[in-house]
Amino acid sequence: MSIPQYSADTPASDIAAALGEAGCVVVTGVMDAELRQSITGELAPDMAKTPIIEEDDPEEFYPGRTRRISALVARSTSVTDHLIAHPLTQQVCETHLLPNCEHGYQLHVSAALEVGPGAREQILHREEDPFTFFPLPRPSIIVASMWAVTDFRADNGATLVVPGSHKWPADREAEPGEILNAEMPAGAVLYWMGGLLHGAGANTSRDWRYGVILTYSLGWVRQEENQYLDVPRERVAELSPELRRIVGFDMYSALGFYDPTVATGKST
Ligand SMILES: O=C(O)CCC(=O)C(=O)O
Repeated sequence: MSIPQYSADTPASDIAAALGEAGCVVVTGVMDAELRQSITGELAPDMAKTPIIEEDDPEEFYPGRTRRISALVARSTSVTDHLIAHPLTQQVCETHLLPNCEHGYQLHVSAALEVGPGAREQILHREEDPFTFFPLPRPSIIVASMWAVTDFRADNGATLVVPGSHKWPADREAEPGEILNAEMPAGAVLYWMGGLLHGAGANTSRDWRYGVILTYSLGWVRQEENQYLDVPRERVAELSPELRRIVGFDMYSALGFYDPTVATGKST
């Protein structure tokens, strides 16, 4: 099975259908150079302060020679305003998550990831691995996206994916020939289902690979990234109602109720 690839003008319903079938899909031409530059510019001061993992421990989830920062709602208005609620992402989430969460889906993780020369392959995993309550193959809980800020090539650590593995039972392991690099030019996005085996590829080149990962989950599960601690209240107040809902600052039916007089500091 291969990785389906489409251009940005393809109907979103075709892209979502291909994602459901293969478990992953690349869409090219969704982020222009100006937006990519704004993202790296806004994140540069925090990225520069973040140490690169120098020592590689093969047992560790995060390989050496990589670095990452999360809390992108707090750190990048470009990511927040242009990527988090991107219309294509919304269509994909509506197709694959909304049937399992009638009151809406939410941002699960936001992070910028750099894979440097010499980084090894990351251990293959599924975004839905924390939800051990459900046996494999699980119902759809998560949809993930990786936005290519630089080119993603096989030699610079393009994400490894195992097409079709979102439908596998627990005892099915990936054969080497089934593990593919999701190569894509800068400005493209890779979507994958939360049940898909994937991980960062090894970087044997001299370049750093830079991507923004945004994942989404059913509104009734715990978010992997704690947005209540990662996004300051003043920043929450700046978000549109739509973004506030997606980032998780809204109720899901009765879940997550709060007292607005405390949250806003205004008395009734
Ligand atoms: O960097 C990548 O390509 C994938 C990253 C990933 O899967 C993770 O950090 O969980």
